[in-house]
Amino acid sequence: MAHNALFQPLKIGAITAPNRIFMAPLTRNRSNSDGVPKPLAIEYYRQRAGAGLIISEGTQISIFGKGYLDTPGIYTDAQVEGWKPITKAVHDAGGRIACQLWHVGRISHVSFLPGGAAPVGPSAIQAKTKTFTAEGFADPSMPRAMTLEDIKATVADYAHAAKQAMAAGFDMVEIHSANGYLIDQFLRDGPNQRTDEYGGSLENRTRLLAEVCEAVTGAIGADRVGIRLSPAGEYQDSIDSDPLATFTAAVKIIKSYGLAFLHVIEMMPRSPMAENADEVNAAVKAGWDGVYIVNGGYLPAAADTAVATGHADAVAFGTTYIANPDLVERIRADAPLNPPNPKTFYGGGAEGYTDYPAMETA
Ligand code: 8OZ
Repeated sequence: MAHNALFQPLKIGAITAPNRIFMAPLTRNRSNSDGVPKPLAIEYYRQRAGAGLIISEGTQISIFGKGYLDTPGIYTDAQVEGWKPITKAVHDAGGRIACQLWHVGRISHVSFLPGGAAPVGPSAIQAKTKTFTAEGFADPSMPRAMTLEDIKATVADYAHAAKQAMAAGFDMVEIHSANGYLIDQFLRDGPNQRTDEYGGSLENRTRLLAEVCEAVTGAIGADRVGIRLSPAGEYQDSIDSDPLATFTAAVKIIKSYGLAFLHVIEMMPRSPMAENADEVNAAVKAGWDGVYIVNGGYLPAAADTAVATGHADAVAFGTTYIANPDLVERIRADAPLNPPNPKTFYGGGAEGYTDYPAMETA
């Protein structure tokens, strides 16, 4: 068997993964506009049930959590009903699936929000990035700074979404605190210019993170809660003057809530990184003592080395999983991989979604 280290089981909080080849969260923009997944998603996730753990595509915790066309949610009962056959199909095929709880914060557009309302974020600072709307790529709209009541309601939305995820049959949740979305926006002193108890000092900028960890672990138990960070990334205008200090503090908070895993995007291909990226990633790892999942451009051989040398407990594959539904079996057999087609990543139907061939027919 090729790549032995990837085939050792791994206990992650309340579950045990039979291998360390995980499916990364992947935005595919193929849900209905009300955030209910379409039936084709059942087949898409079922095909990938061989993963040690599937982490779902980013899934909105509230109506203001949405920032892109046709992404799914988990806050309405119709959305829960839409996810149920997906989690069941994964379980029936022998797999496990976590729901990624997502709030985009300022990376949104008036066309998605009720009554054309402004997106919400820590401060009224527009992100220098693009979102994807019905009209194609667009600048995110000017956000409105969240009030203390908005923040309180959003923390409650995370807890509600976590309970909804359990009702939908997910095994775990992953709090999306990466890539310049809401929690990452509060952590960093670029997007967060608040002068109240949620801005300025590290204690203040990590307050939303702490409150979300507290609410979500309180709702469903820490053994079913993981989190994703991109400490060294500057994707989507997520700028910080001192990511080493910021993420050292963030990991301390996460550790204090005893989360079941920490999932780190070590690097993002073609995206800007902090100049001390290696040092930042090393500090995050040094501050953590639990299950550590890495992501970012790994191919099977590098993933095996990462696990074999103790760099990580598991590796999450993104675009490689889009193109290889039977990735675990391919890695086991040391078989060639299908190349992903970026033209079909976002939106559309079965093409580039459920039609990548499995090994036997490749
Ligand atoms: C690609 C396109 C849209 C959203 C992320 C949820 O970066 C995303 C995302 C990725 O985490």
